[in-house]
Amino acid sequence: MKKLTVFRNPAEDKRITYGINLVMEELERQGYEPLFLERPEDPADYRCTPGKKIYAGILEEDEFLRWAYQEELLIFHTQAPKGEGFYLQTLPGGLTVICGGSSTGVLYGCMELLERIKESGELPEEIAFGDEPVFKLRGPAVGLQKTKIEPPRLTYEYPVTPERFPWFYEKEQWKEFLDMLLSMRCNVLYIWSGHPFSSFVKVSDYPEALEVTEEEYERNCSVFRWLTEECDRRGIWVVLKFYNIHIPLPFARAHRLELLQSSIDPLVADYTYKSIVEFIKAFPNVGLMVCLGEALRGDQNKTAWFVETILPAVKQGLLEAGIREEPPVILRGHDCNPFTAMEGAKKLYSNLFTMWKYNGESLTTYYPRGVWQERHQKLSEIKTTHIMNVHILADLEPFRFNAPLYIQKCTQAGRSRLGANGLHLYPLFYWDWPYSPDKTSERLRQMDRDYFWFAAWFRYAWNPDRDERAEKEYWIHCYTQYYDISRETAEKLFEAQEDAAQCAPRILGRVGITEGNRQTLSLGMTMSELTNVDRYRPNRELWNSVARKGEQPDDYVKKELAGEKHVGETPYDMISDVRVFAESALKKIASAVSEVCAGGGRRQELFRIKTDIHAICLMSLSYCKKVEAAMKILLYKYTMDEKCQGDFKLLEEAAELMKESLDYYRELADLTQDTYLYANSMQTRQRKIPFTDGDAYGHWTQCLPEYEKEYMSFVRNLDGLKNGVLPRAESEEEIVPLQPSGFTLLSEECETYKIEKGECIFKDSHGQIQKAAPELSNLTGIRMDLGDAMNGGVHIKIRFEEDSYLLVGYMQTGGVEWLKLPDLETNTHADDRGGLAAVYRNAVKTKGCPVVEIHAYQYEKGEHDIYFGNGGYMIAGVVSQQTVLAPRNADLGGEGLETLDWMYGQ
Ligand code: GTR
Repeated sequence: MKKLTVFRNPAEDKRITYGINLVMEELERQGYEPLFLERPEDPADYRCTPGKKIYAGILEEDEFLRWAYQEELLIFHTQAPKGEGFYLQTLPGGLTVICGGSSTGVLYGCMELLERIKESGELPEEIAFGDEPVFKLRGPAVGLQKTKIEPPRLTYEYPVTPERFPWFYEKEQWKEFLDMLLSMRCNVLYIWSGHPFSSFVKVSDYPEALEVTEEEYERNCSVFRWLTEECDRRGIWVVLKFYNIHIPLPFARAHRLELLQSSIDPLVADYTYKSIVEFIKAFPNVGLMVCLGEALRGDQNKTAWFVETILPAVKQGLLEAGIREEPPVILRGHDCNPFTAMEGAKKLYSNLFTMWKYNGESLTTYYPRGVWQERHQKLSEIKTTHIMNVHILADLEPFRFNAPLYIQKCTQAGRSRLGANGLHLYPLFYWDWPYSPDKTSERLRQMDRDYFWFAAWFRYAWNPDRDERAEKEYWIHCYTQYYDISRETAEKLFEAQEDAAQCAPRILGRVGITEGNRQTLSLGMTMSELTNVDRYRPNRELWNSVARKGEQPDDYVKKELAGEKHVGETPYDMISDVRVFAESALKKIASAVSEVCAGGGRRQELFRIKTDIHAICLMSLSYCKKVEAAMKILLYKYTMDEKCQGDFKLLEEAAELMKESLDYYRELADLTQDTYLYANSMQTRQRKIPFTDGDAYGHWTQCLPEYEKEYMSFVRNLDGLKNGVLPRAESEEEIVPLQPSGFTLLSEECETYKIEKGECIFKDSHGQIQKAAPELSNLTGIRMDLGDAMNGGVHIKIRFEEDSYLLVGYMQTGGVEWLKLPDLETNTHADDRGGLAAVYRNAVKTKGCPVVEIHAYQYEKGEHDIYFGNGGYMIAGVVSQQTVLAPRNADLGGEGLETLDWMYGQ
């Protein structure tokens, strides 16, 4: 046994104690016999204790360290440690000093020393090393959220109870996770909830708001308090995230309010204010993170909510608790105007942070650019800490993503191109925390399965500027240790995973509809989504801000036909690159795994990595063939005549390619049947691409029959087309007008009118109807002043006589004067009442306004106060929810058979 002395730090700081204890445990594991001793009264006497010694403290506060510094025994060859920085040094006389800029700095110094002891098996003879983090905030998000919705509650609404979230109460698991985070030097843990207050605080004026039982409430508070303390001793700050404005179900019922509040109701404001006051009093060290949208509409409302309700409540809470120091408040840029909100907030509050999504809700590139880059830069210019949010990984799920060098570049881009100095990281399978989606006899935990996902992000958040070659060696070394494999095997494993990582981001960036979790990339895409992209409301920022500069298939073919030069990555470039990466990844992983004899524990994981890479390869090859087919179809589409007749050879070749793509997909479905429970972690109707409904279409085996049908329809319709057969266009006479349902309009500023030629869709005489789809001809519409609609929006108070559809018309164009159809990229509630997909496209033609498309929203019988936000729109009538609405393109905008969607059976 090697003897060693640890001088106790008299300050008894919990972080220092935690760090020193970890070092002691490691020393014991390595055969030392460490002994605690009081620090000698005269600092110079430290030498009198024989053998090796350790001492840890905060530079600015510690007497002993100050003495050593003045004596020039403690000398920094780098910067003196500040904040979370630390310096390790061996002083003459065998004393190793761990010197931190703060208690967290000391803790990180301990972690550094611990790693070195682990690596070499002993306390270093001589050490002189200083380090500090580059990113100020580094930590993961964990969701108090679930994969499915629990009606009547809406998205994000899950009271915190042991049945829903057993893991929240499992202390041992938390400790394991927190220790992992500490080893990765994380200093923040974000906990996401839609509306946490009704599970964690009681508001005396609103006892009806509590959503959990008294016992559950007590238990929640005690676990949460325990968690914040455990975090604190590890230097981790807890931040609670909430959306606005959600209210608890019992409160909504008691006050006859809607669960989602789209504008500010004084009662709701009072309730929220008081909840936050109570929360701050109960948990003063917990930070808050706010998302001012998605339910609340209108930017001016969102800013007002932040500066008039949320921040004053935080301040009041502090006042009542007698706390001077303002806890941090993070404003997410999501679905609000963060600039006006921050402008107002800065006048009130000093400790503000901002956050914005890195690549949206996918990981697509380390070359972020465009308007999203500008937004980041502008937020970072505010000079509060700006956090890059690596949000839902909709294009990577459900597979592993162990690609440290890819991740390193993202952190570099985050800092250099976006101005970020904080990292907020989602787990790879967010909605199902703590489990991974692998189909195993016992569910795997994400913290184990995705260990390297977390490790890589946080390593580079600490310091993105590490030499790439040395990093490769570092990770190879980690793999040899972690999986107990040879260096040669580890190198192949490393390269295979880096190659595989290139596939999904490139595919999505070139041909995807959206980076949002509306699309699950790994499930494939339909031919209509590839060749008639406008129909799916593509999120163009995917292509313009977070993909390599290049051309989407539609652009490419149009340019080709116009004889224009191609710029950037073409779909064909993507196809050939992805194919190379996918095949190389598969080859390398197969070779790596063949060198490993079967074994238990982590070795098993290598086989699962191989399955993942195999699946990524099949998915990629299936995409490559399908995109090639799509390119041929597009070429046909843009060269055919008005009877859809053209060069059939193109379609024949496309059919052949579709078949090959389908063959790969079949293999993929086969492979994943036994290895994955589902592809997507959010299994709700929010999922739209490739097919609506993430539950019904959450696995490749569920999508396969649709792709089979698509292929067969194409072949059948191609045959017909060659014989000049086109689908029969519905003649207008055959269309039966919809039956109106009764309602009473209660808003005085609006009026009703008959939908017919000559009427105006706005009260102030804008938009005279020239033609409307015959379905609408019996209906009574509601009109408002266009000016009011543009200037703050209009509340429509209405009473429905039965459960109804409200038919709302959106202008089929951009422009700030028109109400924007909410999109699922920024508003998860966009489809809560149905209505996201148009029922009648090109349905009303008016003078002076763009052509209108009709969406049908479900409302229950009774009174409603409907507020959609800023911008003009049309209400075309009310029909019963019993009505079967047959979606169609009414063709008043000049769209028709030429989309070729009918060929795929769409
Ligand atoms: C939405 C997305 C949600 C959630 C949200 C957010 O658009 O659909 O799942 O991630 O963004 O950013 O909070």
